[in-house]
Amino acid sequence: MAAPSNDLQKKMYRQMVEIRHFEEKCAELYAGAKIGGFLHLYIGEEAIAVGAINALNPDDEIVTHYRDHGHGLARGLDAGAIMAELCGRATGVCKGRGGSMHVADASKHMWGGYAIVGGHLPLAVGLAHAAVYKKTGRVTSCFFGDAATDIGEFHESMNFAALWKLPCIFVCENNLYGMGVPIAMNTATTQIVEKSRAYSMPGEQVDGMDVLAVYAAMQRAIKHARSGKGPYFLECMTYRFRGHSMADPELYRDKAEVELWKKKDPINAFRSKLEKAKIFKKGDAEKLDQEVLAEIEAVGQFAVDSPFPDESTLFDYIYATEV
Ligand SMILES: Cc1ncc(C[n+]2csc(CCOP(=O)(O)OP(=O)(O)O)c2C)c(N)n1
Ligand SMILES: [Mg+2]
Repeated sequence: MAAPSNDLQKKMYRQMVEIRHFEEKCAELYAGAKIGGFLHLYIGEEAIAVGAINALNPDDEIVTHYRDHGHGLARGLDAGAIMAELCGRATGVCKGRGGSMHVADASKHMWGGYAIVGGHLPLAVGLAHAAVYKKTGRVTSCFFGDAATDIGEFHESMNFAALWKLPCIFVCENNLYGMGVPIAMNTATTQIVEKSRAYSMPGEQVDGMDVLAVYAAMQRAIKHARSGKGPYFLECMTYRFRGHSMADPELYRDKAEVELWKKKDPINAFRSKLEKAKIFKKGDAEKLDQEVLAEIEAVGQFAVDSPFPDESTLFDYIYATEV
């Protein structure tokens, strides 16, 4: 399978830095009461969305959970429009109706952002079925957390996808916790990839802190799914550096554990690789970091300067008018 070109590696590094700064800006805007509702940050997990989505074609389908800003950015949705969505503004990707947990843009085959744990998995199976029915050749990539694999919809979706040999890639982001509950306390099978065996589905456990490892595993998954062999499962091992949501005081995990995982920061690790491979020259990473930081400042400003939806539009977009 082809290794990513130097340009693609640079693009992926930039996206990871973009997601990191975007999320840090989110935390700031949330603290300043510019973002309301729930806010779940993806900091620490960037390598998964970036590695996986860059292996897909732009018209392959994506469905994800509420920790969804990184997937939207990796798919190429406008950062300003995502931030405006989080701030509930009319310029948001969903015109301010969805907020943080519902980042969606059907024109980019990014179907969202869903708040109900496991609730989006049947939608992914439906999209994969539609691709077979309409012979589009597209694969669907579905992202979800480790705790979602204990939910009934997970098992129903895995079963149907395998039974019908659907081109669906199940990407589990195993960050070892479901809210404040460590994985061993809520699931009987802590090696989550083992759950794919029950459905005779090929699956791999991947280092989710290594963007190139995720990219390579996703290439294998895509090749399998697109060739008509059916679904594929990836368990990406990762860790969220922040709390479950902004409302989480994080009393359930050891500070030393968090620090240990921060040493495996996926951005630092990739940067070292790029420098070693001479894809980055001295100073390149710092320059890029400053550029992205300035961009994200502008993104934040755009969002807070944008208008709220007009009251007259309150009942708009409730029913779909076109397919
Ligand atoms: C059906 C359902 N039950 C409970 C919740 C509350 N809830 C929100 S996130 C979450 C934990 C999910 O953990 P995981 O799937 O591992 O994803 P992570 O947040 O770790 O990325 C729970 C229980 C919910 N949103 N939906
Ligand atoms: Mg989890």
